[in-house]
Amino acid sequence: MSEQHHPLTDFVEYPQQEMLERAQAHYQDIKRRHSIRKFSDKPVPQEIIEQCILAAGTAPNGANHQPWHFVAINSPDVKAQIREQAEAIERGFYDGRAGEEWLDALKPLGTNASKPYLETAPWLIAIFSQKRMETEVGDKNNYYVHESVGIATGFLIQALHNAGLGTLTHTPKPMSFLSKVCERNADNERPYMLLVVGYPAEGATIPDHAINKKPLEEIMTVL
Ligand code: IYR
Repeated sequence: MSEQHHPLTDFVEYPQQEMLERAQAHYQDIKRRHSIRKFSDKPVPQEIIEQCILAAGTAPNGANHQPWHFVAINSPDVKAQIREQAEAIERGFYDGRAGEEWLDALKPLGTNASKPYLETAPWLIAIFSQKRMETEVGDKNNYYVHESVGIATGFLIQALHNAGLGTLTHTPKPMSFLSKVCERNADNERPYMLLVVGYPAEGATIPDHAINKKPLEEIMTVL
């Protein structure tokens, strides 16, 4: 492809005071994002999920190959299959595979192998990363796949939060069962993460432990 560019016309520059106010407002909003572990079964229109996935698809990525695929699951039957298989994997994890140190780290969260929300929540989004890109003239390598899909997943979580939805990042290990359930080509695509999406159930709680965010001095150095 030839190197062609077009002018940047949609960049918006704000006065400095407004920049600060926007940055503050964004922080105030995003700090209300919490991982939800009790979901309501209240339906969420597919159109909203589609807009959020479009936002995820704008993430910066290697060579603009966009090495991701999002499977949005609303089918009760598919959700039930995912729950059954994920819970079987999590039972192995909690019954020994995790090891003592990991289980200790999870104690304040109060998690266990029971994952009813995988069926209750209206949507699950299975995110896949793609090793190679299929084109009309054959396969091409993808670059920075993990970074790209991680950023896109972050965009997706932000978009869903911004739309007024709760999420939970779920990563049963191994996640290979998702390829089969979602009918994806496991030779080229690897399950990256399962996002649970919906409204928090009445009385949903968040662990005290999760509120503790490191102070700026600890997470930032200025040189
Ligand atoms: N996948 C398990 C365990 C788990 C691991 C981490 I690291 C967490 O932050 C939370 C849970 C589960 O979902 O229960």
